[in-house]
Amino acid sequence: MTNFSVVKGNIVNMKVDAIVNAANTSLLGGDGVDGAIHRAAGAELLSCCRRIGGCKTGDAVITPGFKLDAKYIIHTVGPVWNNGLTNEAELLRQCYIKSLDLAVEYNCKTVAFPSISTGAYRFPLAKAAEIAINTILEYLEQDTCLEEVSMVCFDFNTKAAYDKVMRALGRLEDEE
Ligand code: AR6
Repeated sequence: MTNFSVVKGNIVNMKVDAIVNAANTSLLGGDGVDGAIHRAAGAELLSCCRRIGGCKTGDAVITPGFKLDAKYIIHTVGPVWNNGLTNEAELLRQCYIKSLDLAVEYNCKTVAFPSISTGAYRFPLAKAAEIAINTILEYLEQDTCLEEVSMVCFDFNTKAAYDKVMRALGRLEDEE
């Protein structure tokens, strides 16, 4: 059985086999978690992403972690929120599935996710948290090499939204 947890922190410091990046279709870096990962991994990451040449929304690609503690970086492209009119919920679900597929393909035991699409891409946080957690938990019902998957929340509001979903699922003791 794979353990799943919600933690507060900075994903670049995670000592895991793979961290996931909330990238854009160019894969050439940006702000938010993407910028933090590129800064921490070093310039080789940008060259590597340039060679890959891009990634579609809802899809994922994998690179080495370069200077990070993580062995791999899985870059996924979340949907830009468009009032729910352009299949954003399903595309967000696909981001988590495709990222986990790659983690399994590369034999990762430990994986850390950021809250995809809830920053610059403005996906409503409560809805995104529900999709992220339900998709991950459903995926982990399969027997895979994954031992520990974590959702790394950078700020208090994000952590509170994910905790709320975990509490509703009976996976978090009430401590407030
Ligand atoms: N560790 C964990 N989470 C973080 C970190 C970090 N170091 N830094 C920010 N977050 P965003 P998106 C959180 O905007 O909405 C970029 O420019 C942040 O607080 O990074 O998918 C890309 O290049 C928020 O909760 O990603 C794309 O153009 C979450 O990560 C675009 O932004 C996601 O916020 C992608 O937008």
